[in-house]
Amino acid sequence: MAILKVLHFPDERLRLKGVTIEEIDSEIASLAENMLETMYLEGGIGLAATQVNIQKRIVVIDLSENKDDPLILINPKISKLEGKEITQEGCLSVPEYFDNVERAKNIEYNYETLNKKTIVAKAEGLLAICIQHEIDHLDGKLFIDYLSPLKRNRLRKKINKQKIDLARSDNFKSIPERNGPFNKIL
Ligand code: GNR
Ligand code: NI
Repeated sequence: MAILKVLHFPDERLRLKGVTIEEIDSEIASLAENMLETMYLEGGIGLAATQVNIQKRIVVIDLSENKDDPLILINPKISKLEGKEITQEGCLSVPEYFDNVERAKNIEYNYETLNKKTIVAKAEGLLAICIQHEIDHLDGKLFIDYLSPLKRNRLRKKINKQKIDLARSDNFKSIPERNGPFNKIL
C-alpha cells in the first residue's frame, strides 16, 4: 500500500477529466487500496482519483463511524437527481475551507465493482452529497465552483496570502550546512 499526494486548489490538474475504466484489473484494485489508505490518513469521507493526479473514473467513500466500511465506485454515474438540499461541504483539495452547497437530495446511480459487477442503487443524505461531490471531481469540478463570485474572490485572496506567507517563512528556514551559525536568509 502507499500514501498518495493529494493535489490542492488551484492546481490545474484538478480540472482534468477522468477517463472511463475499461479494464478492471489488479492495477485498479491496488489504486483503490492506495486511495482508501490516503483518504483514511487525510481524514476524508471520500476521495476521487483526480485528487491524486490519476485521470481515471474511480472514487472511494467511507461514511462509517469506525472507518471500516469502504465503498469503491468504478465508473460511477448518476441517472436521476431529485429534490434539493443545502449542506456544508469541505474538500481535501481545498484545505480548511467549508461552505454551503446546494445539491440534489436524492439520487439514483450506478457503478462497477472491483468484481466487475454493475450495481444500481439509490442514495440520500450524506452519501448522496458525497457521490455528487466525488463525481464532480472526476469531471474536473470543485465544490467552490458553486460559490458566489464574491465568496470565490475572498477564497482566492486568502489562498494567495497563504502562499505569500509560506514563501516568506521558507526564506527564514535555517540552512546550517551552508550558513553555520548565521543561518538566517532574508
Ligand atoms: O472529507 C470530505 N468531507 C465532505 C463533507 C461534505 C461534503 C463532501 C465531502 S467530501 C470530502 C473529501 C473530499 O474532498 N472528497 O473529494
Ligand atoms: Ni473533494
